[in-house]
Formats: sequence, C-alpha cells, structure tokens
Amino acid sequence: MIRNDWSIEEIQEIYNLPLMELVYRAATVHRTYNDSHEVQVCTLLSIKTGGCSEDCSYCPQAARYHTDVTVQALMKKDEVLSYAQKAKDAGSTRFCMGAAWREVRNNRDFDRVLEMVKGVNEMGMEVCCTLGMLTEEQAQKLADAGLYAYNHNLDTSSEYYGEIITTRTYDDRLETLDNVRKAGVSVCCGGIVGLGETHEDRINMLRTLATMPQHPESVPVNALVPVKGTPLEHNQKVNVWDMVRMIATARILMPKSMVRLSAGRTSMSISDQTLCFMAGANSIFAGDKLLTTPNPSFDEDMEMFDMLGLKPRAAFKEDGCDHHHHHTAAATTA
Ligand code: SAM
Ligand code: DTB
Ligand code: SF4
Repeated sequence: MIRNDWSIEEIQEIYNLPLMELVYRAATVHRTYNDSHEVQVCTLLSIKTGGCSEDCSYCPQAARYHTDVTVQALMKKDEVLSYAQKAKDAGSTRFCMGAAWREVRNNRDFDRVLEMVKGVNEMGMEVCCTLGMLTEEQAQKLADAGLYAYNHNLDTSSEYYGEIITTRTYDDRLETLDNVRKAGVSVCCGGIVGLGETHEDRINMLRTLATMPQHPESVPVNALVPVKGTPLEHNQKVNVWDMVRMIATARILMPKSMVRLSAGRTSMSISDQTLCFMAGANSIFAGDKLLTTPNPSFDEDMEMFDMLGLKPRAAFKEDGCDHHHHHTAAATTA
C-alpha cells in the first residue's frame, strides 16, 4: 500500500531502527514492489556550465564562489545529441541535461533546449532536464517537446534551507515541482546528505517528499561532493551508514519510487554501494562525470553490476509495461 500520510514520529521510528533491521525491512519492501535485480542507469550532461547567480553553498557552479569550474555557454544541439547517442550506446536509458540557471527564461536558449529534448526523445531515451525554476507554461512546453522527467531537488529540510541557499525559498522549489506535476511530467526530487544538517532535518525532508499527493517517481540521494572554493569545501565526509539510513527510509516510505544513489559514489567502496543497493537504491548516474565533478566510469560500474548480479533497467518501463516508448507528449502522463 502506497501511503502519503506519514507522520514525523513514524519516520523517526523507521530511520532510527537498528541498521540491520532497517536494511532488512527496506529490502523486503523493495522486493515486494520492484524487480530488485534491476538498476536504472542514467547519464548526466551539463549543457550550460557555471556562472550561476544563486548562492547554493554546496555548488561549484555559483558565480560568486571561486572554484575551478570554467563558465560555458549553452551547448549546441548536435553536440548534445552526439553525447546522448554515446550514452545510449553505453547502455544508459535516461539522459539528464543540467543547466546552471536560476530559472528558465523564455528566450532562444530555451527554444534550443526544447529542440534538444525533442532530439533525445526521438532517440528512444527517457529525457530529463534540470534547469532551475519553471512556470507552468514552460513545463508544458517541455512536456510537448517530449520531456519525460524534470529534476528539481529540495536538497534539505525547509527549516535548514535558509542556511544553505538565500537567493530563493523552499516555497519557490515546491511551486516549480507543482508546475512540473501539472504538466504531466515525471518528478525527480531528492536532496543532499552532508550539508551540516541534523538527522531531524533529513527526516523532515523525507516527510515532505513522502507526503506529496503523488510521490516523486525518482528520489535522488546525493552525498555532498565537497568542492574547493565553495563554503562547504571543508565539510566532513558523509558516513556510509547515513547514506544507507537515508536510502532505506526513502525506500520504505516511497516503495515504488526509483531511489537514486547519486553524487558521491567516487568516495564510496563497492561494498558501501552494495549496502545502498541492498537498502533499496535502484538507480545511479553512470559515466565518468556528473555535472562538473568525477563519477565512476561506465566500465567500472558494469563490472560492479556483473559482480552483484544487477542488470540495467529498460527505458520507459513503468508498472510492468515494458517497451512503451513515449514519443508523444500525450503519452508522457505516468
Ligand atoms: N540549477 C538547477 C537547480 O539548482 O535546480 C539545476 C542544476 S543543480 C547543479 C542540480 C542539483 O545538483 C542541486 O539541486 C543539488 O542537489 C545537486 N548538487 C549540486 N552540487 C552538488 C554537490 N557539490 N554535491 C552534491 N550534490 C550537488
Ligand atoms: C541530482 O540529484 N544530482 C545530480 C543531478 N540531480 C542533476 C547533480 C549532482 C551534481 C554534483 C556536483 C557536480 O558534478 O557539479
Ligand atoms: Fe545555480 Fe543550481 Fe548550482 Fe544553485 S545548484 S548555484 S541554482 S547551478
């Protein structure tokens, strides 16, 4: 049974279970609702890099911090499509394009992104974008172009949000998520562990996600990648048990969502990652780069999959209907 009425007390109780019990319960839920041998393989591409006006204190792309990121204007459509083809050939089924924008503006750059979305969709991959804040009209235009999913993270609890970002509000984030939903686009929304938040903040964020009228179809759990020049560069390395708790709790609260073990895998061993899969993670970003920071290579990940007996999940697979290609906007409503 999928629930949207989780209380803080119930979530606390789950999150604080003895670790083995927590992982066992999460693994049980995972096996009940999903094919536990399958892991979704997604590829990220930064189509517009750096120079962002926001002050997200974890982010290497914020213009105000002095990081090693080089500003790059919006890429050309053909260049993006050739990256997408490479990702597809390597076995990726979801292609996510990220732009270091505060919000989408109605200009030629947006028109070009719409063309990219169309192109990637026509290649038979699930297309995802993460472009900052969106209006309902912009979300609809993306949907019409063939967008499958939109990523927009809450990052942390509403209480802690102001410590991490001051240039926009939690409500701004929720409003964009609402606009994405209204356009019938699949929602990808999660957060980051390691920002300096408390366990209570993590539980509060999970509650916000798990009490949405419809759970996000994907829930990325990122471990902070501390980047030199950002205010969080000296934050303590995220402890693997915290990642496991977060993933397992997300899995129990949102049984059918894809829980993505996202940023931070380069500092996790194969056994650490195995625990995360055991706890219900069933999606990763593959390819040697996330947006601006390193990630394990495709080959390393495929070796890991072989060793663990995991297999990449097919594209457009939902509720047991396989090979269900969504080439038109009308069919994207999940
Ligand atoms: N600019 C858009 C936005 O903020 O929504 C889209 C791109 S932004 C880089 C996407 C997400 O990447 C952020 O919401 C955050 O969760 C994640 N992220 C950025 N920097 C990170 C870091 N250093 N470690 C972990 N996650 C990070
Ligand atoms: C998400 O939750 N994680 C991805 C994706 N959504 C856009 C981004 C991770 C970025 C890590 C830092 C970087 O590479 O710049
Ligand atoms: Fe800009 Fe997004 Fe980075 Fe924030 S997370 S600084 S909005 S690119």
